[in-house]
Amino acid sequence: MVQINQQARELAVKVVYYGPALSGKTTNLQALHQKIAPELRGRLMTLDTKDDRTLFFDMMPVWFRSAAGVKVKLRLYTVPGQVIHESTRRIVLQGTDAIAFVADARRAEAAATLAYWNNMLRNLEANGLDVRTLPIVVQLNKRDLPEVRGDDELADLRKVIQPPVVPAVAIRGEGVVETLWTLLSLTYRNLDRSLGLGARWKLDEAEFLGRIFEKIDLRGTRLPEEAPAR
Ligand SMILES: Nc1nc2c(ncn2[C@@H]2O[C@H](COP(=O)(O)OP(=O)(O)O)[C@@H](O)[C@H]2O)c(=O)[nH]1
Ligand SMILES: [Mg+2]
Repeated sequence: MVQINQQARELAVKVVYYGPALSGKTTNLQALHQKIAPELRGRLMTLDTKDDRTLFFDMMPVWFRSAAGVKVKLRLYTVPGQVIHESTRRIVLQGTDAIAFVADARRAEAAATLAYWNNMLRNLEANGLDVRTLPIVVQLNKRDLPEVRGDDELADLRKVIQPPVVPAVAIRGEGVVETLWTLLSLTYRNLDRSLGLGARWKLDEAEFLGRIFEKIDLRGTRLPEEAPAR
């Protein structure tokens, strides 16, 4: 999964924003990009077509070096949502360490959202990823619109796994940092279990999250006080 280079003490973490077409995946990356200090962020490569739909993927690198000398590279990707891009989605999902599932919260989108969710679970399994241990967060986006679902109305998405749900209005940057924080917290714990990030790499969760989020503009952000439930 995670790409590691023991010699160079490098860790490359791949985060994928997944979800139906037009749910707000590119908007999440754009909002994050605006909030990240220029010296920490890489270029946001966005490959949207004229009709505002992602043709291939968007990618944004973020990196830092820990006190113990570990270089952490974070790569944030989106996938194209349109049905015809199924094979691209599978490829982008390869080797992913964490998933932010961006859902359009409107009731009218519930069926499409569920279809994509189930499609994602299938694609993860096709890639040999275990959905029960992979860090996954659901972002309930577009909460500014009328007729939206609350986070207590997602029983349909919670049949196989019970991911944390974070409400968002990505177009205003709301909930975007909270989503990434919740996801990276789960990601740290998962990598710590498999690689011993704390014991072997001397990188604890507070430093992992702290080094990323100290360079992000947190004004208007309410970071979770408690560990995400899983
Ligand atoms: N009202 C509203 N529109 C949003 C929100 N987030 C994204 N959008 C809009 O939804 C459309 C699709 O967003 P985009 O990020 O391109 O979706 P993607 O296909 O998932 O990458 C764009 O017109 C966005 O401006 C939101 O929180 N509220
Ligand atoms: Mg897009």
